[in-house]
Amino acid sequence: MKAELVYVGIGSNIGDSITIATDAINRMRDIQDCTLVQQSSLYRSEPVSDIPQDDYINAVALIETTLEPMPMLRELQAIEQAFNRQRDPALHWAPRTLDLDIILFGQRVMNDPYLNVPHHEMANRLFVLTPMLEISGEQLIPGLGSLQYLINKAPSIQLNKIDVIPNNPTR
Ligand code: A4P
Ligand code: MG
Repeated sequence: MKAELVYVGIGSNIGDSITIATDAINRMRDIQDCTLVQQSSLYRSEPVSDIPQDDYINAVALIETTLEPMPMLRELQAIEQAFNRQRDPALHWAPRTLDLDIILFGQRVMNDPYLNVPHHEMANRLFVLTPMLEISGEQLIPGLGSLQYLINKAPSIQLNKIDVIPNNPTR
């Protein structure tokens, strides 16, 4: 299979979220058949949810992989589990130690409930769109339009790039 570029959204708002997000990105380097190409800055964002909760730390990573989408999703879910991610199906957009969402998988459009790409909420989320623009620059999102167009029309939220020295060992 040819290599494809995958954008992964990272979110955390339980625990030491800066460390969790940084460690999660480093674990992505170790997924079989994956290369971490780019990682955005970390951003602090106000929660988008009806459930009151703490601010999130968000980021986006760009990975090149020869994995198919479902094996890639399973690898990301294994990283979520390593950070003790809890799920309560009764709660929508509840706080979490770590959430890893596939935002784009190459140019694919998939509407499977287990994996839909482009991610169904990406157009509404500046905490995804802004870090993507930081690492990729302007690009066309399959079926949705240009990244800058999406940013211009997304609901505004509090979103601030945070200054941390990333724990980013070169290997
Ligand atoms: N699934 C389908 N498509 C995908 C995809 N593209 N990537 C399925 C990852 N998973 C995908 O996910 C539920 C199911 O979605 C999985 O079984 C998978 O097969 P989940 O991680 O168990 O639950 P979730 O993350 O709570 O669900 P949901 O509705 O996808 O939530 P989101 O969209 O992840 O939103 N506010 C701020 N500021 N920052 C945030 O990061 N995150 C959320 C969660 C809400 N508000 C936020 C943030
Ligand atoms: Mg998720």
